[in-house]
Amino acid sequence: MKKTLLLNIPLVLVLLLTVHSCGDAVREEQRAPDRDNARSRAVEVPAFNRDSAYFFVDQQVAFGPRVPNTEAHRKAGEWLAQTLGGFADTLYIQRTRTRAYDGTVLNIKNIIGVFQPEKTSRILLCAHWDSRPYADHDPDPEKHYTPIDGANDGASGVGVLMEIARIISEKSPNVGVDIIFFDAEDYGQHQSITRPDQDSWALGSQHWARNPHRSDYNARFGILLDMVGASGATFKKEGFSMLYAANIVRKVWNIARRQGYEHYFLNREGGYITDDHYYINKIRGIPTINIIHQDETTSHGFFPEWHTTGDTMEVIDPETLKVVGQTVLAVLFSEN
Ligand code: AHN
Ligand code: ZN
Repeated sequence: MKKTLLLNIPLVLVLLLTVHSCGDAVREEQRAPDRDNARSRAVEVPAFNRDSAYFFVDQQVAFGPRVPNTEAHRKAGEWLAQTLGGFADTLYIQRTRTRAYDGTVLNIKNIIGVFQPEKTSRILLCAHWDSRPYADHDPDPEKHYTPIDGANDGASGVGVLMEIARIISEKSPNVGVDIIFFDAEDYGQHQSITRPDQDSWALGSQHWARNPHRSDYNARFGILLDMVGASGATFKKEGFSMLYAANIVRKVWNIARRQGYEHYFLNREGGYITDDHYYINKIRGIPTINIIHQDETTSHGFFPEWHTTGDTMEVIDPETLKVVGQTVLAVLFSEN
């Protein structure tokens, strides 16, 4: 029996979710006689489907820019809740209003899918589902207030996690998993403002970190995916990830290397990036890493189309989605 729990009652809209039962098969499997645990776990990592992940990215982008307070954002949020709710055992919708750096009051929602809620040993996976309201790094200054598709910056991480949700609804790892799609990560202050305010970013995760969906929530560790879909992406060991969760970075990078993905997961340290994982570490104390594309050949340090109107499906390579998704799946199935 699946449950949908709606938080922050006065702001809640009733969401009707179509649910399908995927729990029964999972419970059958768990009743099956135990085999040699370590050995079977090592080999039984399910295959990540790159085309399915690509489709999940494309479906988000098709709504148009997912900027808070817009119709495309509302519709995309409903679709994400429906789809994640179809895979998870329990779905939480956490709605709130938050004030952006420019005074705009944003109606936002974090979308939280819980797998195997009975398990006390848990892994947190997350990505942001909103897209940036302005292409303030576009080469054309006339586009500096145009909203972006955010195919890579936003939709890619969510697409990978949705595919992982689909897979673990069919075959459960030994740990519980929580998948959170954070809202309003990318409403940070416009680059024309000279005095940067780091806390203007990641508003959804800041809210969740102070008000988790369960007050006693904890996880062994967390993994944030941000910009995980571009062709030839390179992931360096991000600064805050190393500061707060160096052992998790090592675990993930080792698993990636064992799968032959060392040309994506570089054995190099990258910059410090104020992103959703920063607040999960700082406020909730859950060691959380950020798998994020860093590129030292660009002036801003991210992929070339970052915060431009060029961040479209054209930058997405299904192979990159697969490399990241298969690595995260292998991490989940390596936990006892
Ligand atoms: C800052 O530029 C301070 N943070 C960038 C985090 C980000 C933006 N991730 C995606 N878009
Ligand atoms: Zn961004």
